[in-house]
Amino acid sequence: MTERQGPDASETVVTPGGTRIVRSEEFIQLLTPEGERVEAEGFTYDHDDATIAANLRHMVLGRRFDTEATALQRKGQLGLWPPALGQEAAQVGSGAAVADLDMIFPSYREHSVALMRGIDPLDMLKTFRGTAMVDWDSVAHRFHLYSFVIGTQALHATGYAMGMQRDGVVGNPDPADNGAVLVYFGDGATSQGDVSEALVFAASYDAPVVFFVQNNQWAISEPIERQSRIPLYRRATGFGIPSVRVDGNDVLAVQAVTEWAMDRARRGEGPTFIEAFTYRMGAHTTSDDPTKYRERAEEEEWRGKDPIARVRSYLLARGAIDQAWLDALEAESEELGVRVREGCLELPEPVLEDYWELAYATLPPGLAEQRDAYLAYEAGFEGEDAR
Ligand SMILES: Cc1ncc(C[n+]2csc(CCOP(=O)(O)OP(=O)(O)O)c2C)c(N)n1
Repeated sequence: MTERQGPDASETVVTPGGTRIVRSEEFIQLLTPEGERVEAEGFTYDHDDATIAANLRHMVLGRRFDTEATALQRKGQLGLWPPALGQEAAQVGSGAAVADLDMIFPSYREHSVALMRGIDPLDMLKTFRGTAMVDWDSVAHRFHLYSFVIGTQALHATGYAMGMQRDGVVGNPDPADNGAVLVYFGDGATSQGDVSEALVFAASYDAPVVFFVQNNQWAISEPIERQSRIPLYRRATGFGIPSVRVDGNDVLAVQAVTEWAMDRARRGEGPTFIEAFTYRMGAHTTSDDPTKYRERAEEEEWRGKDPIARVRSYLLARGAIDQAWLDALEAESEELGVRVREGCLELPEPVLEDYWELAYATLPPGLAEQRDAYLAYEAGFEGEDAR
């Protein structure tokens, strides 16, 4: 038996093993679901309305891209898509805390952050359409390629952060000379060995890395309380890493908390673990059917905490934006939708040779032989439709 409520209410969870856990901890929140500003101990929001409006724009565009990609998959134009509906505030708030020298290691759902880093949405569709192995230039965008192996990027990120430390990009007197790493993963990933190893290394070496968990409460069909006997953010304490839970549907709070954590890392004060408590409103991926494992009422409850609606209400009530501003944003997002829909169909067909050429700087002799044999085999079908 499992009773589930939000973390802002006193919450009792009985795990399948019969352990009773009382989860009454609150999270950092600066904007309520109704769009009202509230105080949070230890965290303030230091940005103006223009920044909040810019975040709203990123959230709306991110959602539009995600909706279009989901529809493209439903029409058979993509092999698979992991929807991010409902997680826009967690992504945009954290993405807004990233500076030029920072590096991001995403999971496979951080579409809004990728757009903020200037990645072409059409490039992001290539893997999912099967037209290229590599989507974007991860060095130029300071945004690593998507990782489909759960949790592995936590290790890559920690190693990269230790490299930055050794390159002297951390703890310099001028803040502009410092950088840090932001790594995203899900609640389910915290059950992976890779994540635990990453936390050990990050803590041991004071690595400049911020672990950002989007706790969307489901690891495909596994609810979070089956995986963690304590609130997720408290796991990091056992590794000696400061941790904080934030309302993942509140873009202001997420930005404030992530800025704090990234600043600490850049100053050389070591890693932080952030649990952004949010909800995956859609399916895990387009191959999954959430009606098989969760209640519609739960989804409805979270629809009422929509991360976009609350910022829009807040800015409208303050007069910081008006209907004309929203109409212009709608036009911009329509333009993005058309570009994604039409551009997807025009993505170039993959070139078979690239699968070898792009994998190694110098192809090992054994693989070169395999390549030649395979290309010769494929050439045997030329003129046929068999491929
Ligand atoms: C190492 C590994 N094990 C299992 C899988 C299969 N798998 C894909 S997604 C997923 C659940 C991930 O859940 P979570 O970490 O909460 O992230 P979310 O998808 O909810 O963002 C699993 C088990 C995988 N991709 N990699």
